[in-house]
Amino acid sequence: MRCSAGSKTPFGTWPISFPVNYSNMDSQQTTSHRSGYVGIIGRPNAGKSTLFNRLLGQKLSIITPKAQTTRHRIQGFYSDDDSQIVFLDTPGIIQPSYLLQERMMDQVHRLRADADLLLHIVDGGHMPVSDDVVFETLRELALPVMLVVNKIDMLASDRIPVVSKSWDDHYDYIDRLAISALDGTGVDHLVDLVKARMPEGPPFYPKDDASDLPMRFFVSELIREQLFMLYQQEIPYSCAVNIVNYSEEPDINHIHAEIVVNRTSQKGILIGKKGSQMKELGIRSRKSIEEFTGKKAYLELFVKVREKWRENENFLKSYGYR
Ligand SMILES: Nc1nc2c(ncn2[C@@H]2O[C@H](COP(=O)(O)OP(=O)(O)OP(=O)(O)O)[C@@H](O)[C@H]2O)c(=O)[nH]1
Ligand SMILES: [Mg+2]
Repeated sequence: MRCSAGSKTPFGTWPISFPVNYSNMDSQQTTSHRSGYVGIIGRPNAGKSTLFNRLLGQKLSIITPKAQTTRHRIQGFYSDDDSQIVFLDTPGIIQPSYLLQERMMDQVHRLRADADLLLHIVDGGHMPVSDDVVFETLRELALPVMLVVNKIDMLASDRIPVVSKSWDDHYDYIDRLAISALDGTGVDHLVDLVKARMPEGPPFYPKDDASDLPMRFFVSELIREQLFMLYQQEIPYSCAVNIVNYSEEPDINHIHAEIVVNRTSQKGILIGKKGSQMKELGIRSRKSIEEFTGKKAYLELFVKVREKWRENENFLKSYGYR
């Protein structure tokens, strides 16, 4: 079974807020209905999360100009009358240098068991190199792969076939197309191609649902997004966000979050002069959480030092990196 409904995650029982209603699904089971799992993979910063959000028509993944923003595998459901596609956003593929990055790459390798199809997203401004770790990963995953050349809004139109061909020379893709995840060019065509490749089958989830991840997961990600936007150099890469308490009231959500840092010296940088940086982080995060939930938020942020948490199996587990 692809999805262990009801399994325990660090963010709560999965799924919490999206129980599957099997009686609804019976009526949708027709022979022409298609459903499947599609992994979105590629190098950091290629635009995977931007595409993921555009495909789903809403922001489920965080996006920043910095590489290695996405650390988890995030499921989002695309549904229409005759199909349901579960898109899986994944961390950018790298050679891992520490345990957190190994855990991030595990999320990519899990696709082998879970996905029907892969979308290999490449930045149209980049040319391939033969020993790129992405090609090694594609071979290991041994799944059908579509080449998706992204960021064509930045590319002269006569460059598009040149870039596409150079990637095509390095791997046996089943399809190739060019898009701009940012402005949406080519994305409808991508959906049509993906749908045509999905096996016949019933939907996996109720058609109104967008994801099976609980709200506290998205809240922790939104805080992490602001960390990436506000702090420079190694700081965002050294932080984890741990939601200690998330309680919902009719008019307001109460959130208590810890920002976990890797070294004591990072604590001062995070807090800033007279707490100015933390204050700014709090303001930005609260605004972003309120936009996402559509409700007021009371957010308390604390900094905690956990020496070398990125190398520690137990810390990684408790912060959701398993
Ligand atoms: N011009 C342009 N920029 C894009 C496009 N797609 C994504 N970007 C930008 O590229 C940067 C990285 O986008 P992400 O979607 O976070 O990339 P990612 O592949 O998910 O990155 P990681 O999570 O770090 O692996 C952001 O600044 C995006 O705005 C595109 O089609 N055109
Ligand atoms: Mg991403």
